[in-house]
Amino acid sequence: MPSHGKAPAGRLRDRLSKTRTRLTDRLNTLLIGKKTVDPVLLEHLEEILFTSDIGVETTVQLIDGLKQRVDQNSLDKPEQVKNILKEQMISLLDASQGLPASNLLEKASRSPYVIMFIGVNGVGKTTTIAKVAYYLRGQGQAVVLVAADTFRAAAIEQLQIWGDRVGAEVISQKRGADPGAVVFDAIAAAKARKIDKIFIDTAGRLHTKSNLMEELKKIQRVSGQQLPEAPHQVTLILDATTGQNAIAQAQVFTESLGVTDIILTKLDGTAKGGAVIGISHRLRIPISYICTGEGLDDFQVFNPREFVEAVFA
Ligand SMILES: Nc1nc2c(ncn2[C@@H]2O[C@H](COP(=O)(O)OP(=O)(O)OP(=O)(O)O)[C@@H](O)[C@H]2O)c(=O)[nH]1
Ligand SMILES: [Mg+2]
Repeated sequence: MPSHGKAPAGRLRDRLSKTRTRLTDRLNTLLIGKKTVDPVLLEHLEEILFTSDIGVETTVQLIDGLKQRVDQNSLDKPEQVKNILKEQMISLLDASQGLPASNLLEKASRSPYVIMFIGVNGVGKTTTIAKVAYYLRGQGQAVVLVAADTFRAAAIEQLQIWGDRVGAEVISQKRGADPGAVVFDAIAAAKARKIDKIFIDTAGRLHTKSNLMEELKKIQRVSGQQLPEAPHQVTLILDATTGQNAIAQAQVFTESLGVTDIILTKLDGTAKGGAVIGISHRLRIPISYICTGEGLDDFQVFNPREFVEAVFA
């Protein structure tokens, strides 16, 4: 049975162990035996944050926040640092969450509700689509997966295998078909039936002469021609192991397409989980879900407090 997006806190903590070692273990070592929060301590702290993939601007903002507390005499004991830092990180994350996109998806009243999943190759788009489909199938929803990556060898077959496994119908055409046409026909077919969600699996890389952004914009356009307001969600998948590079990738996508939310994958097995905080703060786009493994259950609704608590646990 799907875990309904709520993995036990202990499991999240286990999956984030490398990030915790990089950030929290070094923080503990720094703070142990210290008597005051002085400029030298703050400088070392800045270095720890910066080398935890939190990013320069976000690190500076966090350190400035701590300095302010020192100036206001509300921070003088090193043992207070961790809690204040945690609260600051949670409020940075909360500020970007707004109306959580995960709720949008689950409470979507329009049917069919169309989501385009985008991101560079290998970030985990197809696997994540399977996870979200599995999660919603567990709630009894009818989900259709559309194979709009018609370029990469075996992409259609990979989606079909996932579709069979999670009980979602896959709509595809032959390899090399125009992705816009695939989406146009798929939405037409789904509209005629009682389908709750349509997930569009897109390519991460094309022939050098083609332009990925142009292709994605076309998919967006034809979706809207078939169904006003579609796609209702444009979800950007980012690979957490790429750390700060994920921000650069996200900027390219957000400039071309109206990204509504982000799903971060591969938070297991990376020490770069701190990037979540920098990504959220810099991009100001809500993080709807996080993925912590290759299995269908390694997926959960993103909750800032749970995430930060797991990193600091
Ligand atoms: N450890 C781990 N691996 C993951 C996670 N998500 C996806 N993967 C793996 O990442 C690899 C690439 O995943 P895909 O879903 O094929 O990625 P994609 O973005 O669809 O790739 P293209 O179709 O080539 O653009 C696979 O081996 C997945 O099992 C995750 O959260 N954790
Ligand atoms: Mg794929």
